[in-house]
Amino acid sequence: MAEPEIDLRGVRVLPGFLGPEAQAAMLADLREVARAAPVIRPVTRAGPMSVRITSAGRLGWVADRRGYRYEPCHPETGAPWPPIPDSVLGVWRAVSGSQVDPDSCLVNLYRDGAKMGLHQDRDEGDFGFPVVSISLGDEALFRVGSVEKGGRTASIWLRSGDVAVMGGAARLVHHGIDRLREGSSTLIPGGGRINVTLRVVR
Ligand code: MD3
Ligand code: FE
Repeated sequence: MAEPEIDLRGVRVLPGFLGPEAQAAMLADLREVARAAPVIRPVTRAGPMSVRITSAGRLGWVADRRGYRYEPCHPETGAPWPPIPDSVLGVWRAVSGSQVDPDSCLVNLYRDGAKMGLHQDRDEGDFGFPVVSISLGDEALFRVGSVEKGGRTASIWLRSGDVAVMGGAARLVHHGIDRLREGSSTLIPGGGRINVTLRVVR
């Protein structure tokens, strides 16, 4: 039986949306993405990010000393981003409620204590579309705040196979990853966590 949906300050969490076989198949597809578009550790004005990233789709999210933006090509290879794997697109089509497919699939890799501070996703051109997130590998403590800075937050452990949908008022809430529970999943050889986020950028 499917696990019940959770509403975390407007974020819809679908625990165990992907079973072990679907997780393994998606991981294999993401390895192909990383082969075509090597993973990067962005260095922003705030310093090096602890999370490593790559992308698939028409546009990839890029961070450097100049800022944050979407680009059609990999910043180091100059090649177009690889297509979004069907395994990933299938999740978007099942949960987003959007007739439009995503332009961008950001792949975040967490290991060795990587985390992500509270932030908003505001580099897209239309906040009317939801963001869909898929968690793979080690469990991560996900924190959700408000649209405004400050105020109360709520947290939940995201596990491998969990899917989250951020739409409507939740699209612009502050959110972040405080820490990982290292060794909590055996999905990824060598450990760590992968988060895939799907966005319509326009
Ligand atoms: C809430 N990623 O890439 S996923 C990001 O686990 C990002 O790697 C985190 O935040 C991660 O920008 C969190 C859950 C998530 C993703 C996008 C959101 C929550 C969101 C956009 C709006 C509101
Ligand atoms: Fe985000």
